[in-house]
Amino acid sequence: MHIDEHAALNADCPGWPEAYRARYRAAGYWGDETFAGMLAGAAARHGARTALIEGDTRVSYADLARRVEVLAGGFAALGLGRGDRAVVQLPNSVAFVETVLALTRLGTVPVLALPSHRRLEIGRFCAFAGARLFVTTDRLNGFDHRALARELRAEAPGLTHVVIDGAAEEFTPLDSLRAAAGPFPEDAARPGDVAVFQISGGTTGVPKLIPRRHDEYLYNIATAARASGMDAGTVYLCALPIAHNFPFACPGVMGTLLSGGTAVLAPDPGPETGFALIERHRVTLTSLVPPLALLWMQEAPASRRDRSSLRTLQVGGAKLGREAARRVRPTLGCRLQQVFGMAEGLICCTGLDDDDETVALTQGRPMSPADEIRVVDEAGNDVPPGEPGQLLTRGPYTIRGYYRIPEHDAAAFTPDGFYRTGDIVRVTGDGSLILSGRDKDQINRGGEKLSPEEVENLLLAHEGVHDAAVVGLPDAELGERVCAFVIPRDAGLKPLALTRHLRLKGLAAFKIPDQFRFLDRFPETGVGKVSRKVLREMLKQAHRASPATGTEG
Ligand code: OOB
Repeated sequence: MHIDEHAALNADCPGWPEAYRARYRAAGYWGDETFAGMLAGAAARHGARTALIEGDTRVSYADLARRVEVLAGGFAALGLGRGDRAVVQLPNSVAFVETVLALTRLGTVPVLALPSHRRLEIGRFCAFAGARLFVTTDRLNGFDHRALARELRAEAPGLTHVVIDGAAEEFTPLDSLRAAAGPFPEDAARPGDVAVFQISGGTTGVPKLIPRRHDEYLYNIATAARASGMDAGTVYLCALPIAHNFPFACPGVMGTLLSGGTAVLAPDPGPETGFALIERHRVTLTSLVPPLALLWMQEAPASRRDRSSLRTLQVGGAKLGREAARRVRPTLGCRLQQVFGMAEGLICCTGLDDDDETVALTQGRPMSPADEIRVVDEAGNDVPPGEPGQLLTRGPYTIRGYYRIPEHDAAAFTPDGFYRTGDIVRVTGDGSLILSGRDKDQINRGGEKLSPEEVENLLLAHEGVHDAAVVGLPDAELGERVCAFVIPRDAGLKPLALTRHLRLKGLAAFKIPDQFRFLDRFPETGVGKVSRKVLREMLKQAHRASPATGTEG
């Protein structure tokens, strides 16, 4: 039964044409490994070494392999198996790593949700993926995830199991699954199966789930590990939310496990926590988004923590300004590696031996020799070398389609399989990419992506809103802030009522507008569409006039 279900699942996720599969296998990019095989290999080579550290807990490779087998037994006892889907929403923890590896061992595919997601997002992931299982924590940052689970249960009949790490109340405690007795389930996954679903930034009503398969994702992980110089001596600090592609697999925690190093799981990404963990565990590598890198640099001079072990800081997810890039070595005492990547695949990074100017000015080069890059104009024609245009890419770890949205795939990919990134880049003489803008309906708020349309639709559902347009406002710290322009139905409408409305809808906090502006009508383009460009200009002018306006409308 489960076997057929996985075949159907694979069929719902467009893969590479056979010629490409053959080529990537022949070139040695793709092997015959699964996540479980990778873990078994690491446990065989590095058994007694420390794989994971969380607080005072240390888990060796041998322990991790054992714990994953036991937990897989626990999930199997709930009836989960090959082809099932689960939504996993856990903070940076041993529990996250164990859960994801246990599920993938069964061939159950976890949707890697972020801790900041709320009922709206999690509900859509569950419904769209047809999840039977939701794994989450009890409370995090003042939010009760059991309450979220309770609401989900009421609206998602297919969701038969809720597992809680911590005080489970009426749900199944994760600990109870660790008591399963053997024999433990064998690895049920195949190398070409979908291992996990990553989530595309800025999704609208229908989530864009990104199928990442064992063979290609392991290639992504191994290639990224090499590009950032990982080896068994690496101590990686996972400060960003582990579910995200960057700290999970580029090379992140998975790269660390593949390399025999140690991953330290930070409870938060702040500089105080980070510096203390770097000192305590002699961390050598970490990754941050630009706003956090700025904060770390701001706090570093006053910190008395010993950061001398830190050799490399990866920064990616949004553009790091060149002045900030230049300050990394003098303030943090380590080298910078810029990373420009996407959950859909392509990862570019600067080289560890690149000169400081290349590292400060560019977002790096594609990490695989098999990554194909095109830079095109609006008509889809290649631009002259060095000119800006939209980046298209195809390669051994860039997906050929999302889960079950063929209409969207038709627009997001060229007929010959290039992914349209929506990023505007130019390529320098040595093949480095410089990001200069964006041609997609997305806001990048300090590395967190959101869709203006999603927020607009929710605002339109408020009875006091006649029309809404959401745009990104340039911001020194976050890169962009979220601003909502609203035409109210009644003059008394307040920003507070709208933020409360969005929260009640179950929207993640990072998508809630930082600012509201009320207008009588929207500026229009020649063809009668709302002109976001004029709205952005209005914002910039208003901001220059009174920078502290905040949400006052
Ligand atoms: C990473 O992945 P996503 O899926 O959250 O976002 C991808 C988008 C890119 O298309 C680009 O618009 C933007 O985020 N981006 C950058 C950037 N890195 C990502 N824009 C400018 N400069 C950069 N360095 O964000 C991601 C995935 C893996 C590794 C690193 C980042």
